[in-house]
Amino acid sequence: MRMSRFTEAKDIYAGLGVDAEAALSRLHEIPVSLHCWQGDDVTGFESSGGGTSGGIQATGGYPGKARSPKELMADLDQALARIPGKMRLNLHASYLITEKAVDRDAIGPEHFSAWAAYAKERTLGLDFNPTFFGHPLAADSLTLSHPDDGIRAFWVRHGIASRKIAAYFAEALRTHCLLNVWIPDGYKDVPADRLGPRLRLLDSLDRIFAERLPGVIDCVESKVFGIGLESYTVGSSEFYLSYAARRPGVYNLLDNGHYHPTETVSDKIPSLLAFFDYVPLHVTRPVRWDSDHVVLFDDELREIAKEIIRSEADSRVLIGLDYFDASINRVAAWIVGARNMKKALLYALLTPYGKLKALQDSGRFTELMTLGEALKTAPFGDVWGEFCRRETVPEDGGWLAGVMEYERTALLTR
Ligand code: RNT
Ligand code: ZN
Repeated sequence: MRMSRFTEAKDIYAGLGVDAEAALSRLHEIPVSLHCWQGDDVTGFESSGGGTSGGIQATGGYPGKARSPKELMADLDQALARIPGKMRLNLHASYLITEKAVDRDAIGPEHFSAWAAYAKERTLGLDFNPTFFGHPLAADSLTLSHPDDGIRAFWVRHGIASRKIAAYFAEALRTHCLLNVWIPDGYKDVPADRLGPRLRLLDSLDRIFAERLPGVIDCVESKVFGIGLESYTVGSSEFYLSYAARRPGVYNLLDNGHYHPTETVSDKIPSLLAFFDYVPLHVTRPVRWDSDHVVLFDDELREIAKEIIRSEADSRVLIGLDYFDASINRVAAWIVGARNMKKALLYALLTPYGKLKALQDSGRFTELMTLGEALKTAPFGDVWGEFCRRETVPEDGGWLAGVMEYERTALLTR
């Protein structure tokens, strides 16, 4: 009888010095946090509008976006059924579930208990983000650095309330909760004062993070610029990296859409691992700018995965996805991006790092290049197919029909 493609692939990888079985079991354990906001173009459930502002934008008018918690949860179920391995769910504060209007500084665990129940039933960990955009008090794209003390205090209260929700999630689900602070603050044109806003942001962060909360891993996310905020970003990379370095328990999140185009987050991961216990990630695909396209199985994604795997940082790099494409089926967008993240991790796991590292350290660069190139055409797809089978999700080419059926019967009726 003909050997199965996986058995054959396993032998080929063994010949290259890789244990494919070990790769599959290690991959099974690495969670990826799925961002709820791909399902509804970052709109959220607040009665008073919500939506994007502050320099971020979902573009496209594909029909079927989720309009309620029920729809978003149903869509997430469709996606999760087609993504192999462990998953987490990443929520924004604007996705609270409540009958009456609750302002951002008054949110509490009670507004997220339905999400905790949803996650518990599906064995998902939860991550959380205060929402510093899509609100009348963020209309000028200034929040934690606002010159008006009253407005700034409102956003500080929102940050504190959000951390309490994160602590609630951590306790309810018995796993950490990553709490990420991203603010849009910046100016369209050359500012007259660059230091003042940063000192105000520093003070706001100190107030938000004053209390250590069990189970909460706090992080801050920088960026280069937002649309309409091109000249100055208060929360720059230098600012937040310095902040995290000085403040124990607060980490620096890397979003690979948030750097100059010739910089790579893959190279930043090991640099930060040298100093920090945790390196949270927002994995996205920036096309010429922070466009948040769906994550593809491309060179930089593979490099990011390689740095995680060869640094043995599976539980220190906290992987989350962050993109929002409104021009294609949103459930498929989740599935494609999440599967690609897992695929890239598997690709990295099927690499004989010990061997490659020994070649580098002994200066045998010709052999290093040759083996590296041979690995590129090894039968990776057969091992990926086996992973999908073992995790009881459809293989590539086998899941889209179901999503299109769901589009026809559910999404297009919205
Ligand atoms: C914006 C940041 C931020 C958001 C989400 C919705 O540029 O990447 O992480 O995308 O919080
Ligand atoms: Zn991000």
